[in-house]
Amino acid sequence: MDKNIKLQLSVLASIVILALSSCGGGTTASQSTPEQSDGVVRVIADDTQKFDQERYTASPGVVEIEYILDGFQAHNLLIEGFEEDLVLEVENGETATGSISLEPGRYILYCDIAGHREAGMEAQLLVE
Ligand SMILES: [Cu+2]
Repeated sequence: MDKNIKLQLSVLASIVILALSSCGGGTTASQSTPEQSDGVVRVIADDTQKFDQERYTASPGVVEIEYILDGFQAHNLLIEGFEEDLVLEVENGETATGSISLEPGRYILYCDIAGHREAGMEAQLLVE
């Protein structure tokens, strides 16, 4: 992978981390970012067959997921045990969105294309 793409990825990842961490405090509601008030979970995938984070968080209820492909390889996103309810598919830099109703708990996000989950396309989704 060339350096520019890597740099872009790490910049993107840090933006997401910042966005998430800035609203992780809980009590400072007035500081919440648009992403958090939307309740949107943003998952970024790339051509290295990894998600941008190992853990995502969401609030219980209808959880909106935005699946962003920063690359070209086809990927999908499913939630273990809820494969019938949500499948997001992307390729060639697409973004797919979908929503699912989730109760508090810990869920597993993964890509079910052969070999991808094993390569690292698996992450936790903490709903609390
Ligand atoms: Cu994949």
